[in-house]
Amino acid sequence: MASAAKNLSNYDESTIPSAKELKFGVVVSEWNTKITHALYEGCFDTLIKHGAMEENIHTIQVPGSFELTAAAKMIMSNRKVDAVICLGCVIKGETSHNEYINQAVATGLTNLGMASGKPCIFGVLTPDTEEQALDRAGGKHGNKGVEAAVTAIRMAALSRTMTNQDKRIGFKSLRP
Ligand code: DLZ
Repeated sequence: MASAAKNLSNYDESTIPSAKELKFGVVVSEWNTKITHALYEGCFDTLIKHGAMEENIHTIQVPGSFELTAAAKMIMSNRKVDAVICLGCVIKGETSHNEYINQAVATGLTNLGMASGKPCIFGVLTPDTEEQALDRAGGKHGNKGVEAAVTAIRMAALSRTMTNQDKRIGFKSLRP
């Protein structure tokens, strides 16, 4: 398994576009707050590290992960954001509730992204145990909030670049 041996949040900071001009919505689920707030810290710090202005990060909290999609749509409708990042943690229980929530959020955010043309980032942990979640919320496998923020910056910058006439977008030069 890919996550068995490495910190998945390692990335080359020099390849990330500046977030200085970008605006973000961040939606955070209250279920499993210990985890989701750690995801949020990683996400927020990463946006700031790459130049985002604090006043351009609009954060809202929702009761559970199932509510992430609706809140993401609310932010898009009411704030001029370049991307929305949704953070949650759905831990597998005795029943299959987790599958319904995860599927609904994944599909909801995909559809919202398609309909709005704005990146909607899926920062929802789907672990079997709390330990697996902690490992991915600042533990040995990194912090998915960091990864969500990096993805949002890259996708938001890509979206803005689309308005230009660049012929190659997102590629590193293959020439020395
Ligand atoms: C109901 C529920 C359950 C059992 N587990 C979680 C969870 O592990 N993580 C999470 O984010 N939310 C959970 N929820 C709440 C639902 O996401 C949702 O808030 C309620 O079903 C109300 O729509």
